[in-house]
Amino acid sequence: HSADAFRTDLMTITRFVLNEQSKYPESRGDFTILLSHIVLGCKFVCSAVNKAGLAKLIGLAGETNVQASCQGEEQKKLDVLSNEVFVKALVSSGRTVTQIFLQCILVSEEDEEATFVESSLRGRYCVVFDPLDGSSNIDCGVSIGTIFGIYTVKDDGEPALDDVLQPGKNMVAAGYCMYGSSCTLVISTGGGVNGFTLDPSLGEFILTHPDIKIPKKGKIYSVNEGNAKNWDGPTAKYVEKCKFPKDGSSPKSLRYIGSMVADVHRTLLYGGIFLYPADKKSPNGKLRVLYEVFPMSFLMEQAGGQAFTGKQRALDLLPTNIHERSPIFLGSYDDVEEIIALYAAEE
Ligand code: AHM
Ligand code: MG
Repeated sequence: HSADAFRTDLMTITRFVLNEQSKYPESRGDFTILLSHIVLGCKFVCSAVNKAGLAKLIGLAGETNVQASCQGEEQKKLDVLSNEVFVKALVSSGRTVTQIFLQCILVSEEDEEATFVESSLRGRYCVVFDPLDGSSNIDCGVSIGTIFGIYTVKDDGEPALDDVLQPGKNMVAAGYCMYGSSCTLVISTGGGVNGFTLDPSLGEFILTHPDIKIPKKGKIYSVNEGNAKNWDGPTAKYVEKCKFPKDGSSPKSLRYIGSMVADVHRTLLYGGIFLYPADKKSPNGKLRVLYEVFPMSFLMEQAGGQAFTGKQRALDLLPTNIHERSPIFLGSYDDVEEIIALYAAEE
């Protein structure tokens, strides 16, 4: 197997994107440069996340002062750090106009504003992202991730929030990077979905999951069942059906990590459905439209699945606020179809 151990025809993400770009002769390479800055951000966060775990181990071995530096404090730093890394990487790429990022711990959600890049560094792209989603999972080593979506500006005028308050179907690309047992970057530029795994020895993302297609129907459902008492009728009925199917089929398995990137990644590869529904306490669910719901819905559709809000196709939603939330049901085509039918029956 020596030939396998040293494959020399590696398809790196850079090569892959350049190949894609060559299909569009009018392209100026801006997107490739923008993406390479996102990739750099992902590598940086990956390394920081790994080091955070290591710092903790050193702490357990009795290093002084670790309590302050490795608990709460360190975790906070990781959130802020990830944010800073992406903002700086994107601004310096000189290809973006507006960026929205989640400053989860600096200010209240209502006060979070979009960053407008100074005019000399402006480009044509707008990036919406969650630099470190699921960060409550850092302390126990559960997978976390970065989620991003990319729009182009609407026109040549001054950039405005309107440039990012566009339906998800207008995105030109979307993806996520999962910091798990390996570092995996999954991306779509509108022509299918491809997955790349970071080879730490090369520092390069290598194409490992070409043209990902989600199974048409799955055997797994993924939801926070602790909220069941506040669910609406269709969600409750759907989950009941998963557990006690009446058509003779086997019950579905429940898998819920509580880290969106990891739950969606599993759904994409194994099939099934991921739900973050509305409930009586949170009528719009929990997840954010621009940088959680849209990118994941974009990837699902590109992989042959569906994404539904309980009212409409998720990618048709027109956000009016940059931090807006929406219920979301996404995954295998047939499974989401069942949820759509239950909501239609409700009307
Ligand atoms: P965060 O952006 O504050 O990290 O919250 C988002 C996370 C998602 O990763 C995950 O799907 C969801 O919250 C889990 O929420 P819950 O704990 O309510 O099930
Ligand atoms: Mg988040």
